[in-house]
Amino acid sequence: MSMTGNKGKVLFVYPNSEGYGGVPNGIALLSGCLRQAGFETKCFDTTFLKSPPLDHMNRQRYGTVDKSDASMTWGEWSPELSKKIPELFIKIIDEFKPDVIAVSFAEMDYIYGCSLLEIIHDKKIPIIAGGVFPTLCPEIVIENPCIDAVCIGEGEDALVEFAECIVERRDYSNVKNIWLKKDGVVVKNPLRPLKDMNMLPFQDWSIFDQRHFYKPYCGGFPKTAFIELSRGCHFDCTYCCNTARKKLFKGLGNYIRHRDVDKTIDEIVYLKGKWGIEVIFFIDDNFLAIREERFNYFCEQYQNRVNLPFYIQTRSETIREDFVKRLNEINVSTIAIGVEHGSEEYRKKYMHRMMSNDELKRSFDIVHKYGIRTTANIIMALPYEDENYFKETIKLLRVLKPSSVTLSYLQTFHGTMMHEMAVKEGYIKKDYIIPDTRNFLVMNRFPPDRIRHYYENFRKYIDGELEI
Ligand code: B12
Ligand code: SF4
Repeated sequence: MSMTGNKGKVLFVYPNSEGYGGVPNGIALLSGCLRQAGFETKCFDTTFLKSPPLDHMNRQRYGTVDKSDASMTWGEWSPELSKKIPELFIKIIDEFKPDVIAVSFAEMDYIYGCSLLEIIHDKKIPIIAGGVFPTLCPEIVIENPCIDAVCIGEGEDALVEFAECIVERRDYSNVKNIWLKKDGVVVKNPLRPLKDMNMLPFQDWSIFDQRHFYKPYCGGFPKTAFIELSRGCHFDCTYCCNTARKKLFKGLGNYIRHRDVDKTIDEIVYLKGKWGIEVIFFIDDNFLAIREERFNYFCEQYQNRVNLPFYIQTRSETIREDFVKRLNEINVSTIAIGVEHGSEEYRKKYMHRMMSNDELKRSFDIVHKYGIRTTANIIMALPYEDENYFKETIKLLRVLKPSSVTLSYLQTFHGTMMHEMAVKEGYIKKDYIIPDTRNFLVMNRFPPDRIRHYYENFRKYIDGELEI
């Protein structure tokens, strides 16, 4: 990897508004790409300044994760830290003097992130925005006066090309995947083919605060790496950004892509050697949607070359006993399975999730048979959901007995079908941007105080301490 950094400078901005720790894999990869192309990179990151780790604190408070003290690893947070952000942002820009500012947005970080960009608007540095939110609604993001360009979809090649045009003072108005403003008009360039995952560089972790490396897990804070072995998902759940992206990327190549096992393991070995990682978190949306031959090769190589505990997420339909048995032999630590809702009827009708409750039970039982930890992901406060529907979720979890649960309020992300449903029912306006993940839909059929009650007492309901 070239580290000369004499081509130009790019400053990433990660406006993480809720203190969610963990290396943002997308930025780490993009930094790897820019460095490979000869750029110098840095990251202005608000994770440990803007807010305490809200999600972690909530989960501790309501008993859905093992107890662990975040302040020991991440430090104590105080409002004073948040007040320093504008000053620190200006300082890094004045000292680093970036040629380009590259900001990565998830939807709930957009409003906060834009307030930061306003502070430095007068510095006249080109600002490009990318990430899942700009990808799914570029028309909103490009209208922001502080933002000069928007990257739709994958940024590995687009960002490097854009930054090269800026530093070489070339015309950048026809870079594929990018929308930009030129003489007051929005130029919308076409999309490029989807990225061949074998051309990805290793993630560059050097630009991050090292506190990101420690992720709460099973009561501790092991150094954790997010790794992609594949991209994309075959399914079409109505609340999921993948469904929306798949539609958008139609015709640009296979949405589901696989990275060579050897290359992926090389990256893990590199990160392990350089940063001492202790746990691997495969962020593939559906890890076990994998051909048998590839699976066997992965297991063999992982066992020989890595052998660290690891975490995967997968659909229940992909759980096979022979695969689970083998995963157990190679140190799998947790298998997360999307349950999302307890009612078969609700799942089918509104979430486009066709698996039965028996099927879910089958998959959890197989994983538990091998003593492997499970996590069930659950969404609540959905359109058309009421208290009775929600009780179905509690009932099912009592049967599945997952080792842990992740409960989230539905977030009506732009581009998803759930967003359309919520607009249609009048719960949100079409252009409503999610300000934070503590918000939920306000509905007569499932009143806010009941939603909050179930959210706060979820563990007690699952454990049978509270009756339904
Ligand atoms: C790994 C992961 C995490 C990690 C890392 C987060 C991060 N910011 O990278 C952790 C565990 C910390 C995390 C936390 C959260 N996550 Co998360 N996470 C994921 C996951 C599974 C994979 C993301 C990933 O790394 N993909 C691989 C990389 C390479 O892709 P990428 O990040 O999209 O980046 C590419 C492009 O978007 C683009 N790009 C990205 N940034 C930029 C910037 C510029 C300038 C340019 C040009 C291009 C560009 O180029 C990159 C390379 O191609 C996705 C699901 C998914 N399949 O996308 C959810 C997802 C991103 N998470 C989501 C959410 C909601 C959260 C949380 C709020 C937790 C929660 N309650 O669910 C927090 C918020 C953290 C935050 N502020 O970002 C949502 C976001 C939805 C949305 N529309 O905003 C997703 C899409 C899942 C979902 N529910 O559908 N998450
Ligand atoms: S299976 Fe998971 S990743 Fe795939 S569309 Fe459904 S929620 Fe999204």
